[in-house]
Amino acid sequence: MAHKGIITLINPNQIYPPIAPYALDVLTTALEAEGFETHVLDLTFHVGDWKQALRDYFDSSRPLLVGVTCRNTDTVYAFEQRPFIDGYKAVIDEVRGLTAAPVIAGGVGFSTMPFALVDYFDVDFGVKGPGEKIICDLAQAFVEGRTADHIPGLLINRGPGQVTRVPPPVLNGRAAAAPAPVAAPAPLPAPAPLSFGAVGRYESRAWQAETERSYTRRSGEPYKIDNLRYYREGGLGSILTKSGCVYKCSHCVEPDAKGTQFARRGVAAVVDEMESLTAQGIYDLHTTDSEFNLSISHSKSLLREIIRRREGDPASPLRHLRLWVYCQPAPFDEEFAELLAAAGCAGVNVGADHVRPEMLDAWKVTGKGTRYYDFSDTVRLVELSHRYGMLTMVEALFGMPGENLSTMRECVDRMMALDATVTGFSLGLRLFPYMDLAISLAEKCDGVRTLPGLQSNNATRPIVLKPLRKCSSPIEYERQFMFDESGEFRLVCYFSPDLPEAPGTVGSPHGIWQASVDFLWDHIPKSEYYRVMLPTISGSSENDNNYADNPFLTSLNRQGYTGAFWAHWRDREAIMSGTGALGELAVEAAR
Ligand code: B12
Ligand code: SF4
Repeated sequence: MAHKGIITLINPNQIYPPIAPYALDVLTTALEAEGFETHVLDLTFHVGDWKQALRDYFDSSRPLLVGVTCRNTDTVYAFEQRPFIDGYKAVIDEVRGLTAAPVIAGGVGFSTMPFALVDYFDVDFGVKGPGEKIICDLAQAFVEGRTADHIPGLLINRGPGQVTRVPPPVLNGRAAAAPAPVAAPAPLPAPAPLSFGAVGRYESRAWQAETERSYTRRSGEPYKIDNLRYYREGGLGSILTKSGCVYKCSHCVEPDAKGTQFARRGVAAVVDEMESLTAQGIYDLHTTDSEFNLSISHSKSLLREIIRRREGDPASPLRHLRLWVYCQPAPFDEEFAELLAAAGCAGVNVGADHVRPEMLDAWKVTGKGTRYYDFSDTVRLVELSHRYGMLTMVEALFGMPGENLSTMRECVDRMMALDATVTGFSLGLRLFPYMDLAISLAEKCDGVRTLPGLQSNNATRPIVLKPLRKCSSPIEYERQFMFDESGEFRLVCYFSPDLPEAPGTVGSPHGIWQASVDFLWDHIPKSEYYRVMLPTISGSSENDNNYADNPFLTSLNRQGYTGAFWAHWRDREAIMSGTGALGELAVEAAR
């Protein structure tokens, strides 16, 4: 069948265990439906030969447009602080040398600092948030010889240091502008005053998402995502039920990066997709919603539909499903727990973060700024999950403003008493430009002073953040969270200065909160280590919950274990020493 042109989508992610770039299945589905031939170049499986893979491909293909997905800017791990965008840039530079096709970037990591990354990558275009509709509009504009200047939501590179965004119609109150002929060179739009509204912070991006179609998920086809290979080598598949988050937790990038309203997908479309994945032999599916239990009635409808198909058809591949979900402590009622279990949920990962109400008050909040749970909700979630036979992972985050030895100790003690399957303790927060906390710290610095708690392992001088209103462009504002004044990587983090650290540590821009890490390791009895994830100073070891190239996780996958990585944590020592039980895949293969 004739197609309108080739769109090439590149995945430059080389973190192991490998996680399928679900985004590229979503974009492929939309582009194919619009009549474009779509090729995926997945560099995850070309770690040693990615340049050759690109050369081989571009030798024989002439795409209309190249898309690059940037899932993670860095490890987002306050002790490791390892950037990935330099690797993505190397890929983009190589692509530029091989094709004259324009390049567009997107992805959730990209969306945390999109103006700075369009500029840094030197790509032609970018999309903040879901990209499936906007990439189709752009490709169609090329086919029709139209300029890209009128595509709502598109970020456009207009030369070094100049990136603009076409305002989305939902915001400027008018319909998308009529297509302009390509011949007329578009004048530069008048610069919008620099405000968070003008740069698109905290917008609904639901209009950007495709919600009715089932995304096509394939395995073993050339130039497509190989979902089964990812499952065999990474142990997890993925499923999206809605995009976006309506809450506004002060440490979180997701409502801004994914959108402040839910784009709920059609229930039948999602369950069809789950059926397709399980029929391909991908049994462990991790939700990729920001939180599965928000918009709980939608989640319950979805679970009921899974149960209906499982129970109605003895041959349904959904009977093999093991679902792994990200949740917040509330809402989570007994009916939900029962439905989860009946649908095949194997484990619930809850971002409980803390136990002290005064810590959670200004932090874990709804869009209106009010706290939406307390620790009793976490207790209930763990109890209900265990009662219905599901594993639990409870995550705490230390080091937010106000954290001190006493709040940290109480949180450890009460969280350990929950007896979750695994409890993960993280320390320190990687700051991103549009988090509430980052904005308020930049306001306090005001471009003239540093603040205790601002830290970066690579900082060579005090970290002084500038609020957006004092910056010359959104690029300048966003860049300061990633780079220092001389363009070197400086990933800015925050650690509470009230933690028990020496004044020299708190006063230094590159101080390491070692005493707080030591406290955690000392306070938790060694006999309990098997069920906790603790931060380490290197930030990258088999003991911490930094999944990027984690030696335990890679050994887990080599041995054929599947499911959420934390689910095997209690057997970590035996697995790493090679004396663990046979992996689940191996067991299933033997059956
Ligand atoms: C589920 C999840 C996990 C699971 C994955 C399970 C699985 N089987 O997929 C696990 C626990 C394994 C995980 C691990 C990690 N994760 Co994670 N993860 C997520 C989560 C919740 C969903 C990701 C997802 O698949 N979304 C669904 C897809 C469809 O959406 P999408 O990728 O955003 O794609 C859309 C748009 O971004 C856009 N788009 C994407 N690419 C492109 C390309 C172009 C050209 C265009 C135009 C548009 C476009 O259109 C897409 C379709 O709508 C996100 C947060 C979130 N809500 O998205 C965090 C998130 C992506 N993870 C994050 C991180 C840091 C990691 C780790 C590096 C953590 C670590 N140190 O261990 C690892 C990396 C693993 C890896 N190999 O890459 C961060 C990234 C932040 C950043 N600044 O980079 C996020 C945002 C979480 C957070 N709040 O900080 N993760
Ligand atoms: S509930 Fe809070 S932590 Fe979770 S995605 Fe939404 S804003 Fe982020």
